[in-house]
Amino acid sequence: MTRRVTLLNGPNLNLLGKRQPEIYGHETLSDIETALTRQGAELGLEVVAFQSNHEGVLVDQIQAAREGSAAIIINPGAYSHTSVAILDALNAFEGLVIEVHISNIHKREAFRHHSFVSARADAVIAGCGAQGYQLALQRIAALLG
Ligand code: CA2
Repeated sequence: MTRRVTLLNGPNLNLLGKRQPEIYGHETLSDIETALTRQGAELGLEVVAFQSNHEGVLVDQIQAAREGSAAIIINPGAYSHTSVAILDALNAFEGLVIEVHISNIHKREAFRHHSFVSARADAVIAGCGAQGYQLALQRIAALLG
C-alpha cells in the first residue's frame, strides 16, 4: 500500500537556492521536492508537496492532509515562531508530524528559538540543511513500518 506524506513549506522557502546560500544552502525548493518524491517512491510513500507564503493557505493544506495523508513534514518558515493557527491545524491532524528547519534555529537570533509547531511535532530536525527533509522521510518510513 502506498501511503501519502504531505510536504509543506512556508513563507519565503520558494527562494531557496536563490538567496542567502550561506544560511540555507544551494538547493532549490524544486530540487528538494524532486529528491523527496524519488526517495518516497523507494520507501513506498507518495510525497505530495506544497509551498505557500500565506498562513491561511498553509492551514487549508494541513486540513486537506486530514483526508488521506499518513504524515506531514512541515517547515513553517517564520510562521514557526508566530502561528498559533498552524499549531491548531496540526493539532487537528491525527497522523505523524515532523518539523524541519534547514538552519539550526537555536544557533540564531533569540526570536527563532521558540517554535509553536514543536508542541505538536513528533520530531524536530534543525540544522541539517536540505538533508533534514530526507531524514524526516526516513523517520516516517520507520515509524509507519
Ligand atoms: O531554517 C529554516 O528552515 C527556517 O524555518 C527558515 C525560515 C526562518 O524564518 C526560520 O526561522 C528558520 C526562513 C525561510 C526563508 O528562506 C529563504 C531562503 C532563501 C533566501 C531567503 C529566504
